[in-house]
Amino acid sequence: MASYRTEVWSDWCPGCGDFGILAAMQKAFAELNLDPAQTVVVSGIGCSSKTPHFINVNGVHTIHGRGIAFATGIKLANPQLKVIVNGGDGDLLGIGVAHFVALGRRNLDVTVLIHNNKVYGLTKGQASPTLRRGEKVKSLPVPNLQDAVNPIALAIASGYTFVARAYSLWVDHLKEILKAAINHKGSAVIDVLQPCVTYNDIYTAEFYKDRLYKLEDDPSWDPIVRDPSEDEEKKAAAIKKAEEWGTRIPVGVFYVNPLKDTYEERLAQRNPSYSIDNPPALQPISREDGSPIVGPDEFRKIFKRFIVNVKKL
Ligand SMILES: Cc1ncc(C[n+]2csc(CCOP(=O)(O)OP(=O)(O)O)c2C)c(N)n1
Ligand code: SF4
Repeated sequence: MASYRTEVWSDWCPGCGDFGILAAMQKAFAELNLDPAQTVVVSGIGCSSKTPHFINVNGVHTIHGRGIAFATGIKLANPQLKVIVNGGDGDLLGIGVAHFVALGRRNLDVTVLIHNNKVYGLTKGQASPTLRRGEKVKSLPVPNLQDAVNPIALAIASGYTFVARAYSLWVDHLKEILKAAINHKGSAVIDVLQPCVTYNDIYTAEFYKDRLYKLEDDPSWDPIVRDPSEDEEKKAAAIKKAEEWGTRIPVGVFYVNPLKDTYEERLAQRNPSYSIDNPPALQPISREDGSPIVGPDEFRKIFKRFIVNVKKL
């Protein structure tokens, strides 16, 4: 696990739930023995989006709401990489929500961790899309006027094939779910409930302590689709369960469909020049003498065929 730590100093507030998510990632990566050179952590902007700096694998800290868009490009360029996205609920379900939905529709093999603290932490505690109507966290002058998005229901409706919720202070439980999400072939999302000790005085560790329960403790709960005919029923059961938010709040795996093909598989089937085993990022770009394989003449041919007629310079 030590090898996944970096020397970068973290400016997260002492007690922030982000630390638990980072620890769970480092443990999961160690137990899966992920090769740092074959693993990429991508983020947007926010407190939570600083995660790539603190974990010793390839990392990209991108722009607000665009972590998934960058991850999509990375995964398509080299489907052999393990790609994990970290973002806040504001980042992924506010400004980045179109990309969040698009990833589910594609079922690209990428894992998303939502650091769900129900506020915009980095910009001082405004209401995020997961704060419920009527709630007034300490930075708000008046109670929230908007209804909340339910990340589990949205993910299932969008097409994600692995959908779970975890709690950032239950590090080992989150670690196990994360390992399953990374091993799952397809778009996976974990909605991680994360106390923001500085700006959220409603959703505190105290609040969660007596309310959370694990889905797996119910022996009748089975989230896995084993035959396509079960899909609708499993989705409906998961969404119903995700509506439960009161004296009892479920965490665990809500829905898994391992039967659906991924976007990269569909692309390889449609386009013979796209190969998962020999992906674009691994193809040579120069000849033995150092000259580029795709030079001006090839570009001219490609442009002529697909886009415009390029005059010889
Ligand atoms: C295009 C754009 N709009 C707004 C901002 C300002 N901004 C920075 S972080 C942030 C919100 C972060 O909240 P969240 O995604 O919930 O993450 P947290 O800080 O809570 O982890 C905003 C609005 C920005 N950086 N870029
Ligand atoms: S503001 Fe909140 S989310 Fe950001 S580091 Fe501090 S406790 Fe964590």
